[in-house]
Amino acid sequence: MDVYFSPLACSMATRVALYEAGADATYLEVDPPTKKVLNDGTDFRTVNPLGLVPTLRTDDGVVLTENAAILQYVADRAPQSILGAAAGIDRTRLHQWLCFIGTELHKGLFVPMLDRKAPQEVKAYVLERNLSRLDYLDNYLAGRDFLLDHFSVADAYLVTVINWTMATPPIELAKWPNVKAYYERLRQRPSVAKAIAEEFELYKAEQARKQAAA
Ligand SMILES: N[C@@H](CCC(=O)N[C@@H](CS)C(=O)NCC(=O)O)C(=O)O
Repeated sequence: MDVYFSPLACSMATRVALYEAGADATYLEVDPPTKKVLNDGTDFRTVNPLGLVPTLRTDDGVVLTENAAILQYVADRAPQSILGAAAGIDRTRLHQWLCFIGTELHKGLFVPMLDRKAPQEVKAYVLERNLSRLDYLDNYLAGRDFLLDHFSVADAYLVTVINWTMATPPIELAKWPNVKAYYERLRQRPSVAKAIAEEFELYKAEQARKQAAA
């Protein structure tokens, strides 16, 4: 399978999930400003017209988009559903968390905070409206190691999103001790540590390219 990603973007969740599953994939890096696939110079928009990562091409050539769908695809293919949940209420809970992370945290809170072009008034509004999502998460994580009763693809997504607090100074993790402890614990997990280390190097190269082009 092919996984289109950009360094430290939400696509890192798919990498973490695949490392957890011990599944092979070809990782194809998309340069965010140009949408070029760095491996072969092609235009990523011919694969996903939205130009959004993650995008996954299965071994059968089916192109999948959207974090929640791709992560559940990876979980379904993992041995013994270790990354997902059985059909029924557990699967619904997994879906619930993937949606919460994708909408309330990823798009609702972090995307505007990470956007260098977003006006300060917009960022202040977003913080006022959406920081309560971290209060909710902090409360939920008290006494829990993971979102479900085992590490799942939802954790792969959550740790990827929380990792962005490094670049969003007004969101001080110290204010949410359970989220902070969860993040620090998950960063030690081999799949997460490996993904962050690898993608951080690629991220530095991406930033250098951006500076050279400016
Ligand atoms: N709804 C999509 C959103 C994916 C998304 O926002 N990806 C970001 C990286 S975290 C991206 O590719 N941004 C590039 C752009 O906006 O052009 C999903 O959940 O997969």
